[in-house]
Amino acid sequence: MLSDVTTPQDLDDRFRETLAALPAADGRRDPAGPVTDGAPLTGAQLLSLFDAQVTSRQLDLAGRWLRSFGEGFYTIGSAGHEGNAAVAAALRPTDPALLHYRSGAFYCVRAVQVGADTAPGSGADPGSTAPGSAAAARPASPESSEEPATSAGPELLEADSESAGTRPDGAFAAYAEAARDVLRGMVASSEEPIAGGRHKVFGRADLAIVPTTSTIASHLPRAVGMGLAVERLRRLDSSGRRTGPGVRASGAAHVPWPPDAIVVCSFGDASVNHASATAAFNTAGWYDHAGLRIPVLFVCEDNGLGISVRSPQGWVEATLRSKPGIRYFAADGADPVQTYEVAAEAAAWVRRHRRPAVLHLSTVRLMGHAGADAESAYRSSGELAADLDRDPVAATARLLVEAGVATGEELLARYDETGWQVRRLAEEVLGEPKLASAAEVVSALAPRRPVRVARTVADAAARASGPGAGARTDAFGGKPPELAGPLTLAQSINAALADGLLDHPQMAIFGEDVAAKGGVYGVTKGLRDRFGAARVFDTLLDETSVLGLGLGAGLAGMLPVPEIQYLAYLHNAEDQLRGEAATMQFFSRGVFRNPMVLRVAGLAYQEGFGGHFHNDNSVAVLRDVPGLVIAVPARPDDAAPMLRTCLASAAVDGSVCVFLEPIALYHARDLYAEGDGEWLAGYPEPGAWVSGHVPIGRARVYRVGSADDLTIITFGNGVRMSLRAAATLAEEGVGTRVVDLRWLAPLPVADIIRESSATGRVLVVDETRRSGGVGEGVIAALVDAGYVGAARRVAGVDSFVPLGPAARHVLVSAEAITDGARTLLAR
Ligand SMILES: Cc1ncc(C[n+]2csc(CCOP(=O)(O)OP(=O)(O)O)c2C)c(N)n1
Repeated sequence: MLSDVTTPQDLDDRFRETLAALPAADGRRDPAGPVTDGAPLTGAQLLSLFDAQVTSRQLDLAGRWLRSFGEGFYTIGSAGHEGNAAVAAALRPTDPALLHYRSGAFYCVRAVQVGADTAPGSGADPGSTAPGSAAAARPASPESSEEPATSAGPELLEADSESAGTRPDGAFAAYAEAARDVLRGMVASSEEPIAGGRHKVFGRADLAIVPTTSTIASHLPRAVGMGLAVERLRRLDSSGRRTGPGVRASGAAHVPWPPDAIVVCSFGDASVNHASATAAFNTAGWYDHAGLRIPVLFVCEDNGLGISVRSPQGWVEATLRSKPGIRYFAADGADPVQTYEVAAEAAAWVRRHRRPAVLHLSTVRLMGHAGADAESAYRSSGELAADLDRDPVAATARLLVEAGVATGEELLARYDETGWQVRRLAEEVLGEPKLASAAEVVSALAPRRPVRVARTVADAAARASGPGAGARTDAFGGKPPELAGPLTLAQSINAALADGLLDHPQMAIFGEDVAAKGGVYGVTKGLRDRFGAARVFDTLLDETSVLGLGLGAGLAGMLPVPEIQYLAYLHNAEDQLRGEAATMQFFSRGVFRNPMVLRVAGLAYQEGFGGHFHNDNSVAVLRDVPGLVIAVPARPDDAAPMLRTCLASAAVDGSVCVFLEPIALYHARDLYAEGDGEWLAGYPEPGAWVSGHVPIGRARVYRVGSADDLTIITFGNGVRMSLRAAATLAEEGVGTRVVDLRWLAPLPVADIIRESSATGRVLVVDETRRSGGVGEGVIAALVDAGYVGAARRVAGVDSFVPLGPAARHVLVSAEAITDGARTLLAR
């Protein structure tokens, strides 16, 4: 009997009681006909949805069972949310989906849709549709014609009407594969199909289900980005080439989804309040307002609670209804027919108009938030009982029985058979291997194939100097950058970006002010005019969304190069980089990737334009993101090859690269004295790109004087200051080698050790903060390698950077470097 916590036992008992008590219908209805008069689902289709719901329910019960003896590691379930089965049925299995952790029944339906489509003789080829197959059950797409959206039937495996009671074992067979996937996730089996035991997620490439993280709402900005990318890639011409100005006529991006796909993402009601969700709604609405198309269906599965916190009555509807540019649909998740009908209408609307909509699905939450949740602390037993009365699986059963498609007894037999089969599968997957070593765990994290990256750069060089030479010269207005004389860092990056756009047809540059203005420092100047607004475009002012667009575009096969205007403003959006971008290959064994080269203007020393926010010198939060590449080009002659490497690595290995550009060096021209032009450099012609290739994780060494007395290890602005300090020291007879790390992740450890050992005296010059700064990593690398010489650090003060000349009190200076070197040499 129900107490004040809904246990698996309560749920199971109540379900049995409900089904046993259902009065038999007057007669049996033909399962091939509408389940109720005028319903868009047949009895057989609803029966199949019931099977999906029951499979999902039994998986939840199995999750608790596995946990009870320590073999299961995940108990957040979908119980009460099984109405989402009807949402899946209303979509196409090729519509990319990012699912809420309670969308288990959705997952089951999709697995069966795809399984049916790909099974031999199933009619996967629309021209050879087999009778009785899922494809045969599928009516003409409502979106491809002007017929009413709701006339569609679901793309479902129809349950065999004969099997309603007589062959309950057949009911589960179609869902077994989906159940095995989910169970493997629960027991952290390394054979789980997407994350391989790294997390319990819903995801599978062949189901177009992209895994999401446990960070609520963080997948929504990506969904919007995917919507934008789907629309952009639709503009590919019939031969697979993207149309538009500045586009090379070959090598189009791989497009993983059909051109008329829509993106679906589901999430909970408490999640609508999250900054990531509001960013995504706003961005979808903003683009819609601006006339751009974002075909995304947001699905809010509203159970009224976020763990223990109630969504205020009416709030979710009020907030979802009021999102500008997003059309609102609502359905009762306990009514599968209505849910299907409304979801089909919403999906058809999004597909036809290529505009965003939200489906507000009311649900209940059964068995608490997760296994360990004692609901009695915050919910009354009356409330819990009311939720049980709205059990969606029982509701579907009631409909089936009332319609005369099955009896309660028959449905209970299906439920029990599914339960047995799920337990059997659970026992099977228990014995599967787990991830067995650190190497195995990280194998999917961030593949690096430096030889292939180098070859990609070489290929680009060959194209730029061979068949692409004419187009390249044209793109540079008749004067390629190698003929433009010495360039600044900013000019060099600009030229390398243009070369990137020429060589990677799927590359797009976007961010705040990058297009019309050409960037606040002119780094992207002229690129939109040369390559068109489809490839170089301004975004709205929201860093979370800038990154979300990159995440979606990368997943869709593009090569996104987003820009964050200032490092300080990356920090309010960095979960999109840390939690989303960097984890995608890890949680999908590399099946999904979001290649990206994120340009960030940052670091300090901007004379005359001050304050912390334009001089932020904190990169600690990036340095510990596993697999992330962090490049800091100090000199113009490094910037171009490093950018080429990042683009190639993103294209080849799906790398997520942060290209951190020192603002204060953008327009620097001189090194030692005004007018010496020593900080300028010529742009190498394509023929020199191979010899000048800079691999990830290789430093650059400048030898000053004998270079035998001291090693300075530095990066960014520190390179320029250290070279000046080294010149001063050289006058005193001290020979220095200045090591420019160039890559903050992965650190060039081999170069650090070799160059440090050569002198036995290391001065680490770190313009980031003393605590958590890059210098800590360098010193730790030396310690780990057994370096036994002397070492010292000059680093930024643990402070925010103040306005005006006061900044000098907290930043590293050439004088401080010289002093630090002298102290070290005096030891
Ligand atoms: C950004 C973030 N903050 C906190 C959490 C911890 N957390 C996990 S689920 C959850 C509640 C989510 O509620 P809702 O969105 O309504 O989904 P439901 O679980 O009710 O389906 C919270 C706070 C999280 N996962 N992510």
